[in-house]
Amino acid sequence: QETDQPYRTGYHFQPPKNWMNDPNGPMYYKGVYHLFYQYNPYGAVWGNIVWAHSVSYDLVNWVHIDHAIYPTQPSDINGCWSGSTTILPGEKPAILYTGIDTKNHQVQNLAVPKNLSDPLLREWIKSPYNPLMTPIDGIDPDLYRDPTTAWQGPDKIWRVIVGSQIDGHGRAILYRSKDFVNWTRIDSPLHSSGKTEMWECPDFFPVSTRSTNGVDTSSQDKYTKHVLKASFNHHDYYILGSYKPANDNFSVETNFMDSGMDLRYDYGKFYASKTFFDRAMNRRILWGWINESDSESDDIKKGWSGLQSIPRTILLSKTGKQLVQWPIKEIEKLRFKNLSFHDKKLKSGSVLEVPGITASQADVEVSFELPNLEDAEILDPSWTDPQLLCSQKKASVRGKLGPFGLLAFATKNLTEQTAIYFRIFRSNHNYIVLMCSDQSRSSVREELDKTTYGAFIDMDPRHENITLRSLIDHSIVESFGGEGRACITARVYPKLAIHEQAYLFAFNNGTSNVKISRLNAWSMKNAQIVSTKNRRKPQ
Ligand code: DQQ
Repeated sequence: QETDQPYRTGYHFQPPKNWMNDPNGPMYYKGVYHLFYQYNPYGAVWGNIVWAHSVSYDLVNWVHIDHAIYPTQPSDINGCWSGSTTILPGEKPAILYTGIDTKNHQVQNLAVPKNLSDPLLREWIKSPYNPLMTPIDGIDPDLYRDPTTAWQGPDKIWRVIVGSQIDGHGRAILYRSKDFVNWTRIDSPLHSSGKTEMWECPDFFPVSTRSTNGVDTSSQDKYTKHVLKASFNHHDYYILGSYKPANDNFSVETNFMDSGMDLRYDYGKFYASKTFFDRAMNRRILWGWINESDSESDDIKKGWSGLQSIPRTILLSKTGKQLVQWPIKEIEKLRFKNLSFHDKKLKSGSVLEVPGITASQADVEVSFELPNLEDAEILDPSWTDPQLLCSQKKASVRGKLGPFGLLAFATKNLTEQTAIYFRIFRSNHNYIVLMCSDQSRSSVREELDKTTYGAFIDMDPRHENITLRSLIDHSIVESFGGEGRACITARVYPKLAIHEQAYLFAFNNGTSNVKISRLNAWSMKNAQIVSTKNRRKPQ
């Protein structure tokens, strides 16, 4: 880590410089993981968008190779925006992506590898039939983008959805095709919602109701449910339902923005995400874009903007009512120095250092036991918004059972600290677990977005311990509460708590004692993320 770049990460995916946003078309193909992403080759702000391309054998260490798709033809001359890959029969990958055409209209294009025997799929050729889908029949040409991975029904017909907004409603426009080139728009959308605006980067995929394995995108039976994700309102929201390919009916269990039902992949920063089925490991993996929370001029000074999350396995929870996520197992091979203890009382008002690890680049797992659950405060029925509740009850606000949790990126004297913590409330005979990530004291620097994030975790603390895992990496902390039932990602820019001046603590600012039943913390090595030498400039 260079001292003038304290915010560059050690094990999160980043290009060497410039702007990065959405992950595009992730896939596993013949032993290689591919990640494409929205990239500006000329600067640290959004613009001049191409598909940059990186490859990996393990999803941890990456090689940046030549850009895969960049403006060359009328149907994408003003930008190559988000899209997805689909692996067609005969092991042939295909990219569907949004092009910005000569009229600045959004259209959908196809590209295929030039040479299938190149294991890295370095060069892509665009279909002579582009654009394959255009904004006609009432589609707004500014609100029509981000095709998903396509799926094939038992009738062998391909389906794909494209995100849009029609008459003020977010909508997944559905197309069908026999040959992947000629696409017919189906009158009724796969789904739409009047409570949301434009749907960016939709994703539609099956999850298993009886196994922890992932499911390939075209598979579907009585043991699968379908997930529809849409990006709007700065967040990635999802709903669950049952999908019938015969009539392309998606019958939903809940809807977007239903009162009391706010299912999000992540309750902090996480946007424009995309999943893929990893057939090597039989799992579905989620990638998401984590943007900056400093200013544009800070980004220009840093020379870069944007991170990708650590890839997460994603599956249906045991209750079947939500998804759970967990960092891919491979990331654990970066762990080296370990500190571990168990059964330690965390007395009311105490702060306990977690020493001996690189606190600015770490992986921490902690489990809390609550001997005095009956101490929990009563939940006011008006406290329905977890983020608001966390921002009113920051880490410095004393409670009864909580706040307790971790202080990441902390100075020794705690002037700077990012607090990830829990508070327990009682409501009638139930307990409510609130998880918060409080950035308000994350940096003595001003003019940063220090918004507090929060989520309720669907769990009963009478029957299980409260667990937290945090992946800490210089300017990002990705936190997984309740074994991945609630995730919160935050970006922070400490001024003092950098490199060796960063410390990690466990804390309890409640009046009731809690117990750390187990804590494991590791320093994390750097991932090897390198560039090939002869990078071709996009034409
Ligand atoms: N980013 C892309 C769009 C997409 C948006 C452009 C989401 O295709 O809708 O860079 O972040």
